[in-house]
Amino acid sequence: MKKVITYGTFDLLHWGHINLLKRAKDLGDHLTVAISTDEFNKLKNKKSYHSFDNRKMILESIRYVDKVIPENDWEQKIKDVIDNDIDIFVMGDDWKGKFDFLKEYCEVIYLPRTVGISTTKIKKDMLKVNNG
Ligand code: C2G
Repeated sequence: MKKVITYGTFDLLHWGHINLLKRAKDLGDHLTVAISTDEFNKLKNKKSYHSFDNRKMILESIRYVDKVIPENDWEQKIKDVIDNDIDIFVMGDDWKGKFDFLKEYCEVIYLPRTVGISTTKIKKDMLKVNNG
């Protein structure tokens, strides 16, 4: 069984996230998603609208996702790859090169980001709608 892992906040889930998750799952047979905790989001200077528990529940309902684990810090990826017997690490290419250190442990693939959508864009567009 080929196991894939990816990481992210996945707040205000949108079709760019789903595109990523589908392509990641298509690379193997099992997809683990490490979802950023609210505390780790602070380290990433991100404030998510949905709590960790609710973002986790949403991700667990997606057909492409087989397992969801917490992402608590930047240092856990090697251990996650080893402990979960991961074959392929996947991230959107806005992270291209940033996780190449994992190549000693698994295949590293950066997938093209989906253009035209992001959680930040959703928040900005909603502000415009509400403020006229
Ligand atoms: N993504 C995408 N297309 C978009 C938006 C996001 O392909 N239009 C991808 C990102 O490249 C990432 C994943 O969806 O691979 C999750 O995006 P975020 O929730 O923004 O994740 P991020 O905050 O980048 O966290 O340790 C890694 C970090 O936790 C990544």
